[in-house]
Amino acid sequence: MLLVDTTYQLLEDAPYTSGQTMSGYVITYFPVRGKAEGIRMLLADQGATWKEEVVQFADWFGGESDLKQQAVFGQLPQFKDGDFVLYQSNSILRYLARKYGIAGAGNQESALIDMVNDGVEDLRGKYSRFFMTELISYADYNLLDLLYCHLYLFPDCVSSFPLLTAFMDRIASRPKLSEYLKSEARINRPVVPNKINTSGQ
Ligand SMILES: N[C@@H](CCC(=O)N[C@@H](CS)C(=O)NCC(=O)O)C(=O)O
Repeated sequence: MLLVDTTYQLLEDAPYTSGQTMSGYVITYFPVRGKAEGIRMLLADQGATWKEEVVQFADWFGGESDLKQQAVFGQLPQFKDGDFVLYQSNSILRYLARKYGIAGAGNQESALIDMVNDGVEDLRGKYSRFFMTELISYADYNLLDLLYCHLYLFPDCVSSFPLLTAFMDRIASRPKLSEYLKSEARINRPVVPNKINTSGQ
């Protein structure tokens, strides 16, 4: 069986509200935050519980899973509310937003919320293209340095962001840069003044 069922533990004791919690919600997605995270945040904040069905990337891309064929657009997340099955993260968000009364009061407020959400989605797309491209620009060095600073403070902070991790691996493995990153000169140069760098970042 390809799916690993994991119930979202933290909210198991969340107060039950008819039709909202203990619902039959199931999020089917890869083992990352990704495009399901906004949905999880919405449900958590609205006091709902849900079940996670985790699809491993290897199974999905290896053709082991028939979910890709079932998915309306061949992609995840998939969201189930009982027998009702939905795809497209923003459609799922809007469906839940209407259900929980957080989609805006009236046509105009809803339109403004849609506008902001569409803008957020554009940004997400821009970041994706930025991380995926094979080209290099000075912004890549700046971003890599910033990510290393984050890792210095919070060593696990990018591990659940596959796109960011892939970006870092791609840039940091450029031969000349990789040599510099491993050099004594860099390693011995503190991240913050007067503090010896022991993080390896
Ligand atoms: N517009 C869709 C995009 C979903 C999407 O890009 N899903 C990716 C993971 S984040 C996926 O399923 N990738 C695997 C594939 O395309 O086969 C949404 O917002 O739900």
